[in-house]
This record gives sequence, structure tokens and C-alpha cells, in this order.
Amino acid sequence: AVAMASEKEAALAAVPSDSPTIFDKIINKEIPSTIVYEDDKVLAFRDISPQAPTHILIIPKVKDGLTGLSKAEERHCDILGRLLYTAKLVAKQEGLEDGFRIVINDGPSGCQSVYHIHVHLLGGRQMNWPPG
Ligand code: IU
Repeated sequence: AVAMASEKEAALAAVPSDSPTIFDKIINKEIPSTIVYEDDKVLAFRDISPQAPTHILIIPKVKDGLTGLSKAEERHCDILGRLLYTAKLVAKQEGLEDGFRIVINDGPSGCQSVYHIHVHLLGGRQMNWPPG
């Protein structure tokens, strides 16, 4: 992989597609990650480039065409709900009693760099609004 100066550059360089991504390798344990939650449907692991003391990605094990939220169809409603519910469970597990931030980046303008839908869970510091 080419070293990227920023997540924005990575996002603008990413080609949206339904092909397997690095997240499949994380799911299959072909590359290491720090997994904080796993069940038969979802995986949660620490972001390799954390933007907050807690920065976790929650992903479906089976992408089923859900490269990003903009590709959602009605059949994805269960997994979309499962991703958010898992974010809540992990937030509690991480001790984020005072609050947290959920982010789903979509497409180049949304700064998405990996085309396997993922929910960012950020916490452990005061978040700001508006986001960057
Ligand atoms: P984005 O919403 O597509 O921009 O988020 C992708 C995230 O995946 C980003 O925060 C990266 O730091 C993170 N990530 C990772 O945790 N491990 C990896 O091997 C790769 C990206 I590539």
C-alpha cells in the first residue's frame, strides 16, 4: 500500500467497488487486529489510526453488497440495526458513560476509504461540532 498523507487523500484515492477489502482479511484473521467484540454477524476492532482515545470500527462479517450506506436496500435493515446496537454494546464495554460519537462516512465526499460498510465509534474525549 502507498503511504497516504491523510485519511482524506486515502478516501479520494479509493475506488468504490464491491470487491473484497482489507476488512475481509481482518474478519478472516489473515491480518491482525485488536478485536473488542465478535459474534456470528459482526466484528468490532480498534481503528489502526485512532482519532480519539476510543476509536473502534464495527463491521458486518458478510458485506452483501453493502459497500457503504448509500448502497443500502431494505434487506440490509437487520444488519444496519445490528451495527448500531453493537456500537452501543461496545460503547458500554469501553466505559463511555458520558457519551460517544458514531460516524458512517460514505463515498469520496464523505471521506470513505474502505468499501465495506463500517460504523466508527469514537469516545474518550470531548467531541466537537461541526465535524471536519
Ligand atoms: P473510512 O470511513 O472509510 O474513512 O474509514 C476507514 C478506517 O479504517 C480508517 O479510520 C482507517 O484508519 C481504518 N483502517 C484500519 O483500521 N485498518 C486498516 O488496515 C485500514 C484502515 I487500510
